[in-house]
Amino acid sequence: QHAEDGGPQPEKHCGHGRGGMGEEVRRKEDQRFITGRGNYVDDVKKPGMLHCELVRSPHAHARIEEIDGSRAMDMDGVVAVLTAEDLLEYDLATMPTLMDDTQDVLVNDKVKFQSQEVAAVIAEDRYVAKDGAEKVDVTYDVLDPVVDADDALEDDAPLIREDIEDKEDNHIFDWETGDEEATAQAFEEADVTVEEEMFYQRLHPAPIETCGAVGDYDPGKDKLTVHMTSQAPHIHRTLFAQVSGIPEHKIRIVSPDVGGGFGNKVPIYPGYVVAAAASYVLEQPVKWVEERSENIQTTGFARDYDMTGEIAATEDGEILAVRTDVLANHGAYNAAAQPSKFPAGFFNIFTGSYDIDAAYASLSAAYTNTAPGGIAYRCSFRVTEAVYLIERMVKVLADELEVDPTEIRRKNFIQPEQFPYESPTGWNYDSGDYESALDLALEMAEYEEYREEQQRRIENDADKLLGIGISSFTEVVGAGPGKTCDIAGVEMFDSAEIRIHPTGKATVRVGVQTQGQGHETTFAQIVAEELGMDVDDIVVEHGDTDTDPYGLGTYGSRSTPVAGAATAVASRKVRDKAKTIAANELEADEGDIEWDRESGEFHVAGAPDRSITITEIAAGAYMNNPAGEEPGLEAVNYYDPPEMTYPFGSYVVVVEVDRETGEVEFEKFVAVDDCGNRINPMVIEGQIHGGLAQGIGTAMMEHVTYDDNGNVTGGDFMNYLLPTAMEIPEFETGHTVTPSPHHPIGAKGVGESPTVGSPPAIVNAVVDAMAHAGVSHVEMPMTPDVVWEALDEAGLAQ
Ligand code: MCN
Ligand code: CUN
Repeated sequence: QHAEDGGPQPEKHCGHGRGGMGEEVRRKEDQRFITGRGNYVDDVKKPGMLHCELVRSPHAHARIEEIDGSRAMDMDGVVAVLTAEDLLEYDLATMPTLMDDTQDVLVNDKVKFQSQEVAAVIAEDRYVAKDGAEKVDVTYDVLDPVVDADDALEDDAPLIREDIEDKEDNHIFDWETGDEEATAQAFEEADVTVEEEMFYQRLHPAPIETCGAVGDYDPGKDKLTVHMTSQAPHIHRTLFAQVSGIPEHKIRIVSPDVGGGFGNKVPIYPGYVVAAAASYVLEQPVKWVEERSENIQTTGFARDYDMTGEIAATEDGEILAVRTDVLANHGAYNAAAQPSKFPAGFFNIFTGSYDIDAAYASLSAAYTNTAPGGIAYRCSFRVTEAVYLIERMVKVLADELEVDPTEIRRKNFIQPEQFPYESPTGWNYDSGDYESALDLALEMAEYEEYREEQQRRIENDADKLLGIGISSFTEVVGAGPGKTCDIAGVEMFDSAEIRIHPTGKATVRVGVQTQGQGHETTFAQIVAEELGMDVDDIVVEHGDTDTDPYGLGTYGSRSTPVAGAATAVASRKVRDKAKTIAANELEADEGDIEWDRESGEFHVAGAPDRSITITEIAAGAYMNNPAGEEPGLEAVNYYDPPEMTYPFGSYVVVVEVDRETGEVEFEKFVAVDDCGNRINPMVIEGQIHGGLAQGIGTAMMEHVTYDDNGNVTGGDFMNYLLPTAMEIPEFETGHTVTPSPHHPIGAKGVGESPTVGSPPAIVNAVVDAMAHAGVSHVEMPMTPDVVWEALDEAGLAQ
């Protein structure tokens, strides 16, 4: 079923030993990372470099009456204090967000969330800058804030966005999808309906490296170079050019090594703009690197979706319709990082892995006095919320009907022969085999045995209850196609450029940007596979707009589906040219030249011993080029995917719930993933482990919280809990392989699957432990006190 060109079947091809598809090649980038030779933004040091520190508002909602920077300016080493007024001169006081809103770079009149950027102090030394920031005197007229989305939509709520003309309330947009009438009718006719309210709490991606930038304007070349923590350097350059008026070819964005992104480094932040603007004005390099609490309190958050889910079904568990109503908190600006035509991200696929006839979703979004964001943290644009909703609701339905949740899933799965499958909201799933993944996961988890054990514990009134949770999720990753997906108008294609040098070594440049996903290895593997090269003979470069082909960056697990496809197609273009050169070298007809995937060599049809390697061909291209042929051996491909890819998986989680303390222990954690053809199983395993850890953080610990005054009460690592090795169980991973039919190497993305798929499995498990006593839902994060409350209400607490 795999792609054009016969495509590789990795399970067969993982043996040719050159580091191609399916081989567990060790990550090339790790040599520098584990020997301390990584090069992150904060490692960038330039002669004469100044340091920038931002003055941030202690209030969530306040009018600025006066900013007095004189005490700071009097300090030794302070070079400048910048306010919105200074930026206004250069037309840089505001910047567009990725969702067409306008955000203050430095607050002009009114603060709209706590820790918003009010002024900047530029100094010769970072510590002086920090001290200087404390000496900037700002007079605030404090206003009433509103932090909850439902409060924000009340008639008497304080108006947050007075800067938007004619705006009279805090409402941002309404969105709907599906067929409301058909869905309502299915609900009327159904035997059974269930409903549950669930809140997907505000989370933060919290990468190890916070955000930062070094702006360096060179007046001699009239060129602005910005080293910055960017998951999408090219689109950031385009936006920088549009905002600043500096021509695009006079801007260079370099995203060096990035210490984790997880979506946090997709948006543009005021700090980037201030560092660049300050360097332009002062004609000296300026570095800005934020601290941890600044990162959590002000940069792009994730989720904050308040959802009501409903399912209509027949009494034997056939799902007839699903309906949901959502209230989204977008913070003070509509600044979600997602394709611009999708106000609710890809929430559209809330029917999940199930063949459901009718579906309807409605959503409202509100401004609040909290930091802007909404899309980040391994999410593929709101699929996380959609998957949580449907996978939780299937469990709610199973409990209502008192049947095993696996039975409901099997009964409603989209069947393998139904692909390509069009969902009731019009989305086209490429391929899937959901039942095989579930079967494998159940077998690995010893499902039946645990069910029996669970029953025994209930009968024996045991101190620790057992719960088994399942999630059979479908992801959607790999945006474009360009016609439907764009960032700020630029279509979401991606690119690869391959240059084979005279000695047969290759440099590959891609438009995506690794933040830890291992692209320097896996993209080299694609080329190794497609050209019969050794993976060690290929170097992959990215993250420099001066040298790399234009691409839309890494997020939404789009690198493999889009840039990976571009890399395969570019390799095949090189292969075609290589055939011409091979024919010349072997003195044969070009039409008779064949390429053998196994040996990686080109040979004359019917004469396998008349063969030639890509290294010999490279020499030919430069030293014995056929007459009339363009010299050299290179190719570029810009790939616009025909569709997205739909990875999937089945996770089974077994937990023990302590009736006395409410503590939850993981007894078993099985994750079966299907990302189509696999490039590097070891990298995939690493992605799954990391993503599951983040899923556990989501389900059990993480939450950005606010008090009524809009103070962030979960804004540092004392209060925003991340899982450590102590909280992470042993994971058992498995896989099935259902190639994407439209991807050149049959691969789908995988980076986000574990974080998307695991939270509902974990919540389902905790609910399952208490379901016999009537518990139908427990809100995340399921800290011991939350779980204990649920136990107590159900009469199970000890
Ligand atoms: N891969 C593979 N075979 C496949 C699919 C993927 O070998 N069939 C490999 C890829 O070649 C790549 C890695 O797995 O090296 C992830 O690929 P992909 O799913 O295409 O995702 P991206 O590379 O686009 O990464 C983005 C994704 C997202 S959106 C977030 S958020 C996230 C994640 O990756 N952020 C991460 N994983 C992360 N891992 C690290 N270490 N750091 C982050 O910031
Ligand atoms: Cu949504 S987090 Mo990832 O797409 O960079």
